[in-house]
Amino acid sequence: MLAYIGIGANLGDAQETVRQAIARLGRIPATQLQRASSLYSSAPIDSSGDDYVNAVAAVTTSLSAGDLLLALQDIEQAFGRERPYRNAPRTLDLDLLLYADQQIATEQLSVPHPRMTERAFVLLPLLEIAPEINIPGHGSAQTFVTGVAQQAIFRLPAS
Ligand code: PH2
Ligand code: MG
Ligand code: MG
Repeated sequence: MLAYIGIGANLGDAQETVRQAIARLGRIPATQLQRASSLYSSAPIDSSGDDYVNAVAAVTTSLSAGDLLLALQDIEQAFGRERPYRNAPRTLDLDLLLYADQQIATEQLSVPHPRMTERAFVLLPLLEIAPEINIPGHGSAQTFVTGVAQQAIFRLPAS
């Protein structure tokens, strides 16, 4: 299965955390890192604190969506993620954006990620690595870019 993961951090050394998190994705059992976007800096949306560092990675996996989510939560924990309140600043957030062409709605998991079409910090890195991507139930991801054009985001130089 091909899955896309959204990565965000806005506490501590966020760029370093995002780079390390991308490397960790490739070490999840039964999972291979396929592509990772550039790192982006984006203003917090419905959140507070410093600007975020965001990226999107593509993995192939034979894990179920639920097991992949558990592995992502393990990595968040390893980076010291605390959840004092919804959308609190975070050392690391890993969101399962897309899992093959599936639509999943359970207590634990909503795929596609419900707000991904409204967020430049998801759409721009996603389109960088998958320009033709389709969001199940929504259509071509490209068509949502104009709707997020007002959101402050820029690509960070590679280092
Ligand atoms: N994540 C959120 C809420 N707001 N804003 C930016 N810029 N980047 C994020 O990753 C982000 C956010 C909830 O997960
Ligand atoms: Mg999130
Ligand atoms: Mg999350």
